Amino acid sequence: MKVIDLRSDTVTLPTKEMMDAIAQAELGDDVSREDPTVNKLQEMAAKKFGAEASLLVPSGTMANLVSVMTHCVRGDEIYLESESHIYYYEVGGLSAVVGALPRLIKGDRGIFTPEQLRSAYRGREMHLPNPKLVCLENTHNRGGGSVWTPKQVEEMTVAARELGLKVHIDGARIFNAAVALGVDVKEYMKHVDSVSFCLSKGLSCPVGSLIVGGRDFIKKAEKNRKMVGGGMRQAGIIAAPGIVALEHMVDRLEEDHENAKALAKGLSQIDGLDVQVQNVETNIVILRILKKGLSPDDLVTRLKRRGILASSFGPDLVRLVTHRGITIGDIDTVIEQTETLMKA
Ligand code: TLP
Repeated sequence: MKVIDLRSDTVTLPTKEMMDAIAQAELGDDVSREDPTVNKLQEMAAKKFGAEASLLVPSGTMANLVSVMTHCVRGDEIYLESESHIYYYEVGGLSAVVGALPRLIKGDRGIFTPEQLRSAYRGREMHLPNPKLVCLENTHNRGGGSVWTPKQVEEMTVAARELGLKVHIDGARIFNAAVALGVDVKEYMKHVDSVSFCLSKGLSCPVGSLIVGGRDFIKKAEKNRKMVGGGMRQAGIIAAPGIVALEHMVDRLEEDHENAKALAKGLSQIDGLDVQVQNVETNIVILRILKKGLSPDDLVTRLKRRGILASSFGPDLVRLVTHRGITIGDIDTVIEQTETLMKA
């Protein structure tokens, strides 16, 4: 039985071209900035975002941690969406490591407004933490892969600037956002101070994320990366597939989005499930279980018996993520199997 793994786009395996690129990569010591393959990837990433510089780190979590660390000092306050990955899934690093204080804003599928930011802002005075940074997440994971438009980011940044705040985008899946809207990632970068993005999600690399921003910011971030143990030596073996990804893997994300929409459409017809098809903008589908007595863990276990892997995502929610390893035929199988299972 073929396993259809919809737990995450992080399960994608590298392509043959990536493996060949790893084998042939020219290497050096990246802590001394002597790895030509890392240097090439960092230049490519900066150019792609229209930014001055970029920095390779091992993971999306470290990309966010190092970015937040570079923007903030202990006691600074950070505005975040209440289900943002940085707050929800990064082991509290923003407080435990950086010493910053999160101030949460409840968004609509992860998207919040400049008015919400303005009303969350409490000013600058003796008793209060120092407000420093706003973090946006694009696409928003727990929001179901929801997309910020460049205009929304611009409007948020205008408000942030008025309040004296910097702006960081957790763009783990920013290429999904850009492909979904048919816009260039530069359209996001031009408004904000920093963006982090992952090579190891839909872009299919085995490891790696990048931080993109201004030259001085990236220089400071490089030192912070070293502090948290992310200074890597012959990291060209990580950068080499990243170059392949930036060259060849971005446009195909469209296929993942089409598959996600087909999946959502099929699942929305099944009794006992609620799937908001119009909310599926990229490669994440969130389904709500309406059937009494069926928990997300039950559904995940029953799907697993049929060779389908999904993630429990809340008291009545299950998440399914499409990626390069999933075909439209797999989507049909998942819909059929789920229908049978829900009838049983
Ligand atoms: N997200 C993972 C899990 O951690 C939930 C997933 O399967 O979706 N930002 C966003 C928006 C993310 O979704 C993730 C990973 C990260 C950052 C962290 O990336 P990694 O896993 O490379 O540290």
